[in-house]
Amino acid sequence: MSNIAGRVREVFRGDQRVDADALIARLDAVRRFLTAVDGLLPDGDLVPAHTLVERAGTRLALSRDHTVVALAGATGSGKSSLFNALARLELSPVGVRRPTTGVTHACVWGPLEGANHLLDWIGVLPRHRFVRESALDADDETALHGLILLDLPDFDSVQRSHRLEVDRLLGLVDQVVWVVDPQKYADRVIHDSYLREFHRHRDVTVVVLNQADRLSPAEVPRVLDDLRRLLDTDGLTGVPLLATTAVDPAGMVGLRDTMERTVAERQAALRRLAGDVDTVVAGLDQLVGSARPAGGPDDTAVNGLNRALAGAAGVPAVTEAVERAYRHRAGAATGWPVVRGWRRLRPDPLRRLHLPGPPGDQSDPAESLVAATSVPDPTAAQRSALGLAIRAVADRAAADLPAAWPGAVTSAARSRLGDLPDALDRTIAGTDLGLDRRPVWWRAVGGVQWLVTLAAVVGLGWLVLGYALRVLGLPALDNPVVGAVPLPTALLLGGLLAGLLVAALTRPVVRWAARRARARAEQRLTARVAQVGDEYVLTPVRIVLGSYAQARDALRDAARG
Ligand SMILES: Nc1nc2c(ncn2[C@@H]2O[C@H](COP(=O)(O)OP(=O)(O)OP(=O)(O)O)[C@@H](O)[C@H]2O)c(=O)[nH]1
Ligand SMILES: [Mg+2]
Repeated sequence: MSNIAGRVREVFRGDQRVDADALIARLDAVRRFLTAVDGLLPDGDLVPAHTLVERAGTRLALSRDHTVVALAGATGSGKSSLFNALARLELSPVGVRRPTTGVTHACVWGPLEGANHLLDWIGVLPRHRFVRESALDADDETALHGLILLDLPDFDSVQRSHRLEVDRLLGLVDQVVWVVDPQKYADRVIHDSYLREFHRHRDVTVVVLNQADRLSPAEVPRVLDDLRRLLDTDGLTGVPLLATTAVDPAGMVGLRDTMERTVAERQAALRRLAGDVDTVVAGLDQLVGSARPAGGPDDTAVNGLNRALAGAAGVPAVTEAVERAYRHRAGAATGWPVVRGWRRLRPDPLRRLHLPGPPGDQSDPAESLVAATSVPDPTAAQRSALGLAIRAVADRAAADLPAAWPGAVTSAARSRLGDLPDALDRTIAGTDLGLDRRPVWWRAVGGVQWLVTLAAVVGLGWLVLGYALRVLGLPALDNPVVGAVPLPTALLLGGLLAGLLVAALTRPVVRWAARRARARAEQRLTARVAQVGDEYVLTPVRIVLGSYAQARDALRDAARG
């Protein structure tokens, strides 16, 4: 019997050592990943990673000299019998009524004190903790010093609480010995719900076919082969598979040897956590995919955004007002002095928008940075164009990202939408529209206008004086003559004609200069509005893209095993 029961069918696959520092670095990378995606990805997708970080941190902080091995399996497979046989004591009741074991029992090889914190964390009640240390057989048991063996309830239990307890413990222990029996070794529950889930923990997985004594010596290899085939299908190729007989000490040799090796290596805890990191990384992989992180929103989308922002901010209305204001102010400065006063009475087009009025106008500039302008509110069409442009920026920026990210990018792009109208208004109010200074040529033309008007006034006065002298019968003035025209008449008519001529010649120049002033204001406003777009829309998008890049790098670091 012993030649069959103790037989190791496959060598232990996981002879690769897991370096504790490398494992800690991988866990740090998972932590970095979680920090990078915090608030960006659905919390539900991150639960396994959070659980891993928390559990691994605790497990590594607790005793690394102990190895926690759980015996798991269906009811009646013989877990408690194997537990007792390994402990060589009747610690966990073995019964005929199923299920028998309702709470986890633990047996510690070596002093209990060192293991207590670990058992507190695992959640084994103190009254179900046993110590395997006896003066009589101390030498036999030293090879297992550091082993904490757990006898779990059945995982296929009719008792829901048993299943929950098993599921909880399977997430915490360092190694699992799956116990199957000849009747139920092919049950779907154990393969589909448990063994398959452990395929990334092959190097901390052992499978035993217990109750091998119930099979004939010829049947044992056949059943083991069949079980091996099923394990291969489960993705557990190469895990140690043993036949055991709990009721015969000779049938326990192989399992005992395996346990001794596991304890001696002190690797199970690290391997288990490394497997957990593998599982978590594989689960997170689709959240970052293989997409390269985009550098930022593309130019076409950004230009579209800037256009939509300019529309919503009322840039066309302001530039239109700039052109009219230029004409208005230039007219007031260079027009014929006789009608200039009338122009001044008309309101300045920029003042009407509560934008800086002409230089010297006391009432407006101080408040321009705080007070709202009267630039017309965006129309429904402009608002929807802005919404579409923001969406386009987000869509283009997230085009290559995995499905979990476009939502986060869109939310970021829209995150400050509510603040945009005020920010745009403040920007418009604070932009130097380029009309602050009066051009020198305005003064020059204005001076000429005053001169010619003065000439006309002198001519008029002269004529009036001559007329008055004639009416009073006094000697007439001796008027000089310019060509055939007397000088006063020449001054009056020449002054008037020159004023009109200067006004006529100036008008096209003013129009041309007004268009230039408009173009300059448009350029400045567009640049300032683009800054607002950068701050309120593009920067939040870039932050999310940066987080994506960090998350991707962190996951790549976590994946390196
Ligand atoms: N012949 C034989 N009987 C065994 C062997 N192992 C366990 N048994 C018997 O199988 C029955 C169930 O054993 P347990 O150890 O209570 O099984 P368990 O897996 O702990 O069951 P639960 O606690 O209900 O989950 C008992 O009657 C044991 O005596 C074995 O290797 N050979
Ligand atoms: Mg039991």
